[in-house]
Amino acid sequence: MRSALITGITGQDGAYLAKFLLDKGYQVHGMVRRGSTLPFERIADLTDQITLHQGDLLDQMALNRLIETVGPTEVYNLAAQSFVPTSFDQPILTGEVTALGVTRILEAIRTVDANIRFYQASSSEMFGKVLEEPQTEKTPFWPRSPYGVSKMYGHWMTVNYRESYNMFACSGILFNHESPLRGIEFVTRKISYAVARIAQGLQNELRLGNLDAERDWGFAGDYVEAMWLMLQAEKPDDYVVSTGKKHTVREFAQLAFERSGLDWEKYVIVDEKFYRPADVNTLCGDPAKAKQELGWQPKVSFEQLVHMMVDEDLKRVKAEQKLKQEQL
Ligand code: NAP
Ligand code: G4F
Repeated sequence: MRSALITGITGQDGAYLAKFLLDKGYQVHGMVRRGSTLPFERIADLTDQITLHQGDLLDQMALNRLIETVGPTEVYNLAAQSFVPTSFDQPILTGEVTALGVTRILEAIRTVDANIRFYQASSSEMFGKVLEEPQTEKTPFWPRSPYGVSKMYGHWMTVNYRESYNMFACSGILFNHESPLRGIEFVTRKISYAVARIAQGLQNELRLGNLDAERDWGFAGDYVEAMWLMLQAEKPDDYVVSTGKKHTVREFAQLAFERSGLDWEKYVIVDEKFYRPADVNTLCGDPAKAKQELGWQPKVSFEQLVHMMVDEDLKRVKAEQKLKQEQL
């Protein structure tokens, strides 16, 4: 039986990947950090089918022991300090986790069993101040945040371990991917959740930063398939995973409010508090290599994604309200 270890299993992608691998018949193991509260909300319906182990990308010995105990055939390194604004406030922590954490897990694999296949969650943030459009696997990087710089280090370490030790190590350069499980601080979910609350009369404004920022947004459920396909290929390589289409934050907001029959301009307020010291103004990836070599392509369109997120948040907000009323 194939077995996979997922770091970051409690995050958005971890939850979708765990479900995807279970459906493929994998034995799924997840690494989770110890906290004073349990962060298992996204994987609540899977906990009886997966095995969770305590560990942290900051702890080399724990990682070595974990790889030895689990003995996986594949490792998916999804764990990271993944929120760009936090990386400006906590650049050293971000470097420790998002950059050096990659080396720690690569070292654990190299020490215990260099035949384990490895996936690194790299990011389109590495393209930053983009040098060409659309961005491909060959586009030079120009990161614009401590997060982007950290991801670039993790990317090159993955390439380096592949070249130095002949390891099956792949780097997926994933463009923004969203879902109803997206963290509430990221702009898409911040919008869909606010729309649902406004529609239910629980909130009357939404404060956002740079409305002109353009992103190539896809659906997380589609993107985890690309991660898996990379580790099933004949040889390890790096791939851009994206839709090839970009939209502004303004367009996302407009479509999300329209879904609830609301006019976005009546509710959205631009607040400089959400501007970044340096922003990535535009991102648009060329997924041609992933299509040609892995047979991967996105299934969910931008419009379907926005509608799915708003609809799910509306259901969630209504359920929260019902529960509150029942408790009164
Ligand atoms: P996410 O929801 O923020 O999840 C991050 C995960 O990392 C959580 O499970 C978190 O655990 C874990 N984590 C954080 N610090 C850790 C540490 N020191 N040791 C162990 N685990 C730690 O991120 P996501 O959206 O699923 O993204 C998955 C990966 O893809 C990340 O590496 C992200 O940077 C990268 N990526 C994401 C996108 C995107 O658009 N979503 C695009 C490109 C690349 P807790 O639950 O305990 O906090
Ligand atoms: O949703 P965001 O916070 O995502 P960002 O910075 O693009 O990063 C995400 O995607 C990366 C892939 O490119 C991942 F690697 C990373 O881990 C993360 O998942 O912001 C998107 C854009 C930015 O330009 C930001 O300035 O939206 C703009 N924005 C405008 N108002 C806002 C807001 N972003 C947030 N979070 N909150 C706002 O109020």
